[in-house]
Amino acid sequence: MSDRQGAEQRLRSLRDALHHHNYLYYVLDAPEIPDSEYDKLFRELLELERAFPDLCTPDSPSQRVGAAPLREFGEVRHVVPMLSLENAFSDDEVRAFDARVRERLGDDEPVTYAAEPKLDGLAISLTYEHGVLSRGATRGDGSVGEDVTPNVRTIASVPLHLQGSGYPAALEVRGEIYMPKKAFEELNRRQLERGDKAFANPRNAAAGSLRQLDSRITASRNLEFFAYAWGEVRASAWPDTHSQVLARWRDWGLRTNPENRMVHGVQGCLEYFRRMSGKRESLPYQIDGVVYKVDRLDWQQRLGFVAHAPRWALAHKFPAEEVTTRLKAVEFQVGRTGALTPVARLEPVFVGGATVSNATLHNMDEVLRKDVRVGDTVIVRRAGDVIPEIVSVVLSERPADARQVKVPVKCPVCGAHVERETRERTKQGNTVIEELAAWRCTGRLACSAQLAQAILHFAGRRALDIEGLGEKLVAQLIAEKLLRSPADIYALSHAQLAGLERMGDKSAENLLAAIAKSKTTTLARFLYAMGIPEVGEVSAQTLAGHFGSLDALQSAALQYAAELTQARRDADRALTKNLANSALRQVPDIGPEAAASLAQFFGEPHNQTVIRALRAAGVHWPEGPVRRAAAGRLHGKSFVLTGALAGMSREQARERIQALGGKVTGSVSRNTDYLVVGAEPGSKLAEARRLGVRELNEAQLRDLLDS
Ligand code: I6G
Repeated sequence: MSDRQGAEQRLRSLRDALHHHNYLYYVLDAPEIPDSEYDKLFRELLELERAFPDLCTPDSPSQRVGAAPLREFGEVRHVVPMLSLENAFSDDEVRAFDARVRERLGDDEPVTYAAEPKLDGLAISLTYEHGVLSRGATRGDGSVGEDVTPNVRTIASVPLHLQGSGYPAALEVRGEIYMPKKAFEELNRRQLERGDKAFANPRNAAAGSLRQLDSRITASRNLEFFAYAWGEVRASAWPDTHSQVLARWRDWGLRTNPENRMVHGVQGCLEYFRRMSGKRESLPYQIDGVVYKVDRLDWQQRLGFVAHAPRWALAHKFPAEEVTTRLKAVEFQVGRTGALTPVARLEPVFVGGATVSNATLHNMDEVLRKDVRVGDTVIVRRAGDVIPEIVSVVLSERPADARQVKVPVKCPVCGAHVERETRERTKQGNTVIEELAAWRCTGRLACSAQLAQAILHFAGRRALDIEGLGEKLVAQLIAEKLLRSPADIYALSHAQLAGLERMGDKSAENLLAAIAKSKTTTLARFLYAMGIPEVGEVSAQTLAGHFGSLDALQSAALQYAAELTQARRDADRALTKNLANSALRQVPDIGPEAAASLAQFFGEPHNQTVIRALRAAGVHWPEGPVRRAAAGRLHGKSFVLTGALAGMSREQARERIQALGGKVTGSVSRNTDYLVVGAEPGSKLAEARRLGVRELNEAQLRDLLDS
């Protein structure tokens, strides 16, 4: 026998032995050899594979050490969507679930459920083709996940091939990747030693470790896997119950949780829950509840699904842990869309498996409702991976000098004005301005908190369409301080771009060509590119068509801003002047929210500066005369609506009239051309008759709109 033949034979036997010992260790939890013996076999395998690299097979245990880094993860579309589970937080909710199951099945007998601990990790999909692991993908949004195959290959409890016989030609196994408590503590110790940030909890650590482009890092993180469900299966035969499937899987080398049980009826579920609650601390991994699944698969099929969850399964969550601590300060964070969120800075406290020093307060309404003041003792809650929140204040411990929380007048990031969001509503026939809970920074284009999103939107295909200016590059350019606003895109040089990571000469040239091309655009695209909240592509087109030039739109927006300020000054917030008559609101499809957003955007000097810089850099578009008259058959006609219409809502009627250039106002006057009369008209009808205004019934309105 040649050396090579000998090596081939020995490698086969080493691979088989290592797979077998892996199976004994991870799946059966019954190792037969000490770790040192396993390591010796593993080292021999590595040495032989180094001597004969072409004899290394994709399912060799050596492949678990990780492969060369990827540039990015590929996308994987899940043939069977990866759903989530309905949650229950109390015994009553579990009883209600069980009652719903029995009612749907039309069976009053207790149902047998497969019960299992719910691990606090991340869901994974593993595809086996003819028994060989061919792909690992994250859940992603449930429909599309990321291809993390090299990373899952490094996880020792993920079999690289199935063993035994009878497995399907194609099997998509789903389960949880998690980081055991010990590995988590060890990793955090190493992180801190190196001066890196510690992970908040094992779930984050597992997710961060799995989503590494360099799978060698994943390999060093001691992740583990339990299988609990399946997606696409091509099999000639399949068991009748969930627990039989899991039993079969163990024979095939797939690791399932030894705590899984079959339980009977809701009583069995609740006993299992209590048992696992008691055992929770002593388990080697973190769990945040238990899962119950109707065991019979034909019943699962009969029960089916609602929206994004199966009707036959339920996650029964442990109650969130609560502790008290002191509120040191409230700061305001500016999100990617400019929304300001109050964030509580706390005296650090250990809760729900992690040390917490920040908690969200969601919005100012919540701060006021809970009457949270700086200096207060507060109750903090944290469940699983959910962001910690302040539940309430311990009023009896409020110090005399506790300070009320105030929203900053200027954005803490860019200094632009902060404005409260409002909404117009009709109340007892009056239009009123209602203040909403959210506050927003108006410095959209100039605020660095919003910068990445603003630039990506600006460069997007439907905006200025700058091919090649993607998420990673924008992040790099911002980090290098080469981009401070969208206008800086036009100042980028070849030398600056070519000097960036993963950016060659040719890519830099292509990007510069795309940037140059983007300078010639249309007003509609430019408006859309500004990323003004409430102004989508269609509204941008309408506005461009209506005003014809940016200056005309800008002056209408500024006029509206002044009218809005005036209206807000009114003590009772009822509008003295109907804003619906403003020039900006006469544009079809531009409602009060979009109009207010345009007013805010153009009213902020920082945004004006960026627009000027963009125009100075050469961004241009054809400007034309106002096309309103040409577009609108009903231009100059004024309508009032009263009573209910049968075939369309009043809002739809208003939109259609406005789309044809007509104006819809709230009250009848001598200037009203038509009163549209629906069922049960109000006092406007009498007024119209008094003034001799022409009436239209619904059919006549339709004729007018459709003619
Ligand atoms: O058994 C399970 C445990 C955890 C699951 C599950 C899960 O999500 C975190 N999700 C689904 C959709 C199923 N079983 C069927």
